[in-house]
Amino acid sequence: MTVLAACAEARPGQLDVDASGPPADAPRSDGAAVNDDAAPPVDAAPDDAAVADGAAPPTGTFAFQNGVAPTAGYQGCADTYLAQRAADTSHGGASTLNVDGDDPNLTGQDLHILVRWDVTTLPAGARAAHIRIAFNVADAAANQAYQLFALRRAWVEDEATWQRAAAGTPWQGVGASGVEDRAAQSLGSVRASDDGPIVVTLGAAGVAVVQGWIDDPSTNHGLTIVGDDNTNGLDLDASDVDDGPHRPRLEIELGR
Ligand SMILES: [Ca+2]
Ligand SMILES: [Ca+2]
Ligand SMILES: [Ca+2]
Repeated sequence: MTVLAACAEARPGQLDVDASGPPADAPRSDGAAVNDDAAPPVDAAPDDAAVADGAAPPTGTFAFQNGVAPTAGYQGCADTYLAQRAADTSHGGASTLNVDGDDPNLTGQDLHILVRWDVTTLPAGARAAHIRIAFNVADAAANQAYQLFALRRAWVEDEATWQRAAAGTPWQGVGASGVEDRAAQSLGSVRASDDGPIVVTLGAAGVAVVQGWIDDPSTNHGLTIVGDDNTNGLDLDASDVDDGPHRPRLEIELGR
């Protein structure tokens, strides 16, 4: 497991996060990330004994980004978008993840993003303290916020469409909108006023969701990004873009 770090500060105007949390860090261009809290707690165990009963849990910041982190071999991120206008079409291999509340223009039809990251390589006993999600914006959505929700149903990257989660398995509600498809509580929002890198910092509810993924990987169905009342679409680079550091990135800072 590589411990990675984020050093650069997010540029003003690129990030607006409604959820509470610490200041967000922008992804480094080389995709590496650092432990923001370089000095471990004085009572931290020095080795694998840290996971023993009563001992301090592991610390550090772990990133997940296809082809980049934790290693160049990681391919655990799946992403796609669902399009009401093309209800039976998969976009699992698309180079951008598109979300909108009005596509095509003036139809009011919606696009929803789905994204998840396998985090099963985290060390045993990991306790999530802070969660950051980094994207590269290919087309901004000035002043229109899009909301993140936890998905509750398994979906297949190259099969999911507006109508179905996987071949032969319809969503409870089209676009993954049913109560069995996604949780009701917003975990944060993204409001991109410029193209380029953005970082979303999740609040306590989002940290709890990610902790659930760590504790029981069978519950990790990732997140959906929606904004059905918006009129300015947001396009994010997908895991399928050639430029690794532009791919969706999840950073989990461990703590206690
Ligand atoms: Ca994809
Ligand atoms: Ca709409
Ligand atoms: Ca736009």
